Amino acid sequence: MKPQNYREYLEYSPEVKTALDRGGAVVALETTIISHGFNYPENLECARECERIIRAEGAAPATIGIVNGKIKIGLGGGEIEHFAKNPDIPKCSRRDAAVIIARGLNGATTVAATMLFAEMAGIRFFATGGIGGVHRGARESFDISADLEELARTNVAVVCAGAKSILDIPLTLEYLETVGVAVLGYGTDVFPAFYLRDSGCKTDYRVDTPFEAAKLFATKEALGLKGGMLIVNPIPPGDELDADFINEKINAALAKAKELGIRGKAATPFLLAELHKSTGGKSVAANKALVFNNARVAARIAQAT
Ligand code: PSU
Ligand code: MN
Repeated sequence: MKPQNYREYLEYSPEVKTALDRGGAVVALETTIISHGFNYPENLECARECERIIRAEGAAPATIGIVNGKIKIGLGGGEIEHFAKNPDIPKCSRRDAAVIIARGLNGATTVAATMLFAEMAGIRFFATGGIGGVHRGARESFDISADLEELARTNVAVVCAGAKSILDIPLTLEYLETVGVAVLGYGTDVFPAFYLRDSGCKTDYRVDTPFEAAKLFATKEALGLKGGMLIVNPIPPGDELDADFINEKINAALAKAKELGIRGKAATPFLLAELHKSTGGKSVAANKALVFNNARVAARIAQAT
């Protein structure tokens, strides 16, 4: 391979550039959640509120996406609005990155691609809602999110609310164990299931402060261990959904996806959209609450470094 000159593809916002230059705290945010995770205008409100929370904590938000083939490390307000209004912006995971950049297109980055670009930019912490994982029925479909391999290879700590039970959570945890990713419960001993505080699965380790989380990640780096870390932060108690209610909706969404033959990169956005419709907005409210909570915790961990 030729020497890497990825820097020529990166464009920093002034805010993020300043923060990185002075060694300040920066938190990455993804754009798939904006273009494909929520509808307009909730997606825009959510993206702006995440940035506001991160700034209020004293860190710089870096919303990452590809605009006209440039990797933007910190999108401007107008650009975020463009991602919010355009669900046709392609979802960009690792495998899509070079194609989208070479063609000068726009790309809404998934957890995997956002981690990849955050690492290139020197950003160590990233807040999102939920990660992709091993899908239910993966034995037949082979559907395992590229997010998991990215966690195995890229040095970014991801703060999320666990994973939705559209995924097979026990198998997702097995996969993470195999590829060497530590899962830290933030103030919890159990792995959260996005809308629910408890998936019924244990986390490997528990941390109770931003300092502990930052120290564990810094130690991984000091040891030269390649790969990320998953910090799971449960949805606030008051925002949790009822387990029977949401599980029924998830099963219905999965059945519909199967019936319609929805596969590949369309699967996750389809399931999210189905839930948003079938729960009458309850999943959207819960989703926002947990993302904000993750933005806050990620900013605190980034500052504790
Ligand atoms: N899970 C959610 N909300 C999301 C996603 C996952 O609860 O918005 C998005 C993230 O961008 C994640 C991607 O990286 O979906 C995973 O897609 P796939 O399963 O196709 O890898
Ligand atoms: Mn998939």
